[in-house]
Amino acid sequence: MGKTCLTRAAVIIVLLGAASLVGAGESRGPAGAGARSDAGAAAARPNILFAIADDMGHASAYGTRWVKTPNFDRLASRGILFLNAYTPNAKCSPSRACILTGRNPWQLEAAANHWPYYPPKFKSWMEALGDSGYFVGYTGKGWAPGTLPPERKNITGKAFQRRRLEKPTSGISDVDYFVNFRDFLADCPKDAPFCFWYGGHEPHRPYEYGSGVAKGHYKVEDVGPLPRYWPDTEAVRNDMLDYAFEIAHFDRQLGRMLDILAEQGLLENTLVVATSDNGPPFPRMKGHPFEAACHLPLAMMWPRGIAAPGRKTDALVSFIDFAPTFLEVAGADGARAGMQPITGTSLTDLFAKRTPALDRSTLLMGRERNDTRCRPGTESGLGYAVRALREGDFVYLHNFDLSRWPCGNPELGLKDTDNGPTKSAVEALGESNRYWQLCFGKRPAAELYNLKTDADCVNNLAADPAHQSQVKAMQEKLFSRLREQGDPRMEGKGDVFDNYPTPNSAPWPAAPLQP
Ligand SMILES: [Ca+2]
Repeated sequence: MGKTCLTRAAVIIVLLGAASLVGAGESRGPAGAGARSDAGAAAARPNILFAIADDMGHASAYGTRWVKTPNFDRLASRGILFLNAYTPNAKCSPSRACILTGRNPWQLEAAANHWPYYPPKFKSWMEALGDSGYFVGYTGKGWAPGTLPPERKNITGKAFQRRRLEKPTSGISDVDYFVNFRDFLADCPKDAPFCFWYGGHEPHRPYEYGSGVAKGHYKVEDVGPLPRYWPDTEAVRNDMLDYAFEIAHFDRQLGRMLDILAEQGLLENTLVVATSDNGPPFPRMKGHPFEAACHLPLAMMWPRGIAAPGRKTDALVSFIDFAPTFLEVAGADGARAGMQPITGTSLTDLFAKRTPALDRSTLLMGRERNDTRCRPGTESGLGYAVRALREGDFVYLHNFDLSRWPCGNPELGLKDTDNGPTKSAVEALGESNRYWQLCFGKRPAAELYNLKTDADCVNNLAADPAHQSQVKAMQEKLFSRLREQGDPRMEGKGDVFDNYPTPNSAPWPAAPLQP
């Protein structure tokens, strides 16, 4: 695979006439490498800046007026804006595990769950890049939350966390991501390409209530459209603007990183990627395999490696495609580095504007145990299993245990939905209310939504006689794909996900890492 990777990466670079750009005022990395005697494909290895927000579901490049992301938009206008990028799991640690391994959550053992012990066998592409000569580091949130094996503390590279800033609000982190990145660049050996993970803590909750209006000068009347499963109140609109203000902080720091790359002459051969691990931390969003949580902003810019910049692509892209993409452009061999087999597919065909060879007609998503607290013997210790198939204009969801609550038990506080004004507003309506039922209520086994007419996924077509053959066909396709990928749920062994221990459960020993 390594040789193939190098060859394909070289082909892309030659296609773009990149060789003529080598050494054009760059002070480190590719330029320095290009000046070395062993010039060639390996010498032109790009730097990678992977910027990942925490719970961001919106960017202004997609036309959202009440969110301002000029720097994300800058990547899109000078690179590719992805219109159909999906995480296979809309929760922090499983989404990040999928990104880092190129595997779907049901292929990650305990790492399918939120807040798990990370199984040592799953090596990341950042570790593989480190092995292949990249200088690798991160700031903010790497793979989290959960516990890494002691010998594997750096699956996103060396930590750069020392620099702190004055917090713009009580809810925003004091980690100075940009200055930490500047430290990282200063530490980077002159002849090494780098890979940096900028893990913004924003816009994860909590928020400072009213900060969007007071500090961002946003207007509540600009918010919208609201999803069709929340009440339209001033508190809800403020909640959304407070979320938007945190997104702007993440984006500003990204902008400063782009500026320093430009100042140091490194922007030409740096693949910059901006995205988020999952959608907004609001009811019926984060955590669930619906559009609002899995369908995410994604933009990539790489002047030397992406042909015809300023494009939009509607290709179906999964977060498991990041790993093979980064390994390929870096000329690194994941298998040789000890990574488990990758399920995703490299996106370099899109970079080169070639017709993708892979089948991008379907995408898989799902979830297991999220924020339910593990207490053996109570229902709160159990996860909520779903698998989903996106195909054409439709998404089909299969819920495995109809006795369970999708957001955790009401009497235990609906723990799987982050606390905040919008959750409070829906909870206050009571169980008999339709919004409450849509956000927190139990669900039928089969759900089918037409995304073209119902992106909010509130009009379930699964029981409609006109859609019965489609439901059957999509379920068969979903289960067939999952069987091919070794999903324990398809072998009647789904309980394994409920039984993985979590560091968050005090009564359980912190011992076994394996089932
Ligand atoms: Ca998150």
